[in-house]
Amino acid sequence: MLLLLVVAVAISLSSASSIPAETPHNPLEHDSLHAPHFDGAEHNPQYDHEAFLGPDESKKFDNLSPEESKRRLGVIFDRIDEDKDGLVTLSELKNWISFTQRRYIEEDTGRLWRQHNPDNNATISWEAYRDAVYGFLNDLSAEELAQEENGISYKGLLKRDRRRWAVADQNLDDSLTREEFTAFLHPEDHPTMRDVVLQETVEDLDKDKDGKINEDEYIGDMYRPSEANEEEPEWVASEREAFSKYRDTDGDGYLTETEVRQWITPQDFDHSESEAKHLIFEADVDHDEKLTKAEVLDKYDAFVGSQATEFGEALARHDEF
Ligand SMILES: *[C@@H]1O[C@H](CO)[C@@H](O)[C@H](O)[C@H]1NC(C)=O
Ligand SMILES: [Ca+2]
Ligand SMILES: [Ca+2]
Ligand SMILES: [Ca+2]
Repeated sequence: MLLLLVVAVAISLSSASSIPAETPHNPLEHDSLHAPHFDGAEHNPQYDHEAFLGPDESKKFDNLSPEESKRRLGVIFDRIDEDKDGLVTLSELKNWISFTQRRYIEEDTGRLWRQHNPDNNATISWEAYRDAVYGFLNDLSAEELAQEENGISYKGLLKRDRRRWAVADQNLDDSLTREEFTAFLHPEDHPTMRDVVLQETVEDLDKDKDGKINEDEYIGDMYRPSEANEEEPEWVASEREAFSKYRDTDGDGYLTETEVRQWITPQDFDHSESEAKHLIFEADVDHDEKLTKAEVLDKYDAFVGSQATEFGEALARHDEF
């Protein structure tokens, strides 16, 4: 059932592009705990709840009874329905998702800005940020600094933050204004940060550190066998095929940075629109590409969490880091 759903979603999402992604895995699509949106054949509803409500708001819903969750969702429906015709269209839902994402980025940046800049200076200096976030590294030995867990070390994290900081720093004074700090914390949505996000993604995927992504590294991001000799599921085979057929466009067996870019941030890709299409697909029973309030409330757990869904999600989640 789940697999069917994922395939159907993939078809609906891919209608805009020429790449038929059977499992629309994208390393940039993960929720606030770094669990991916699609993990192989598994779909992570928490990702959608966070996209629909923002991570902070979605946590509140996880503690509500299903009835209260639905009641509040009904109120939100009326806000999304801008022209008040009782139907939520793709464009109304897309606007709502962009709005909640902007609101979250604003709140999250504000929170960290106040934390790291209690004097409310015009900028935060790199030294002040480094001391606050990485000050504890001063007490660690060289071995502890370099020790890796899942390919990640403190030294590596510091280096990555340093590089991202330098890219966010538009006027090169090594301090970030609030606007620059927003780009540093939330680079995914920032045009000037595109290359550094790509670089970070390639580094994460590139386990053997040769600068390019081979087929196993590509597959490794979406599929980790739970035991050594486990037979690969069918969707993995089709992802292997997708690697050579669609991702590795020059056919040399590796994804270069350019090919990874085409995969994770294809041209004209609109994140809010893709998420809006996905949610409409989940709930649009009569396939008119608009949602009535009844359709949304019937499928409320696609949009928001509640006490009833929380337990199942806790089981379904994989914490990578
Ligand atoms: C704010 O300014 C004061 C005084 O110049 C300085 O000591 C402090 O480090 C600054 N804080 C940040 C976060 O840059
Ligand atoms: Ca409407
Ligand atoms: Ca600056
Ligand atoms: Ca590699």
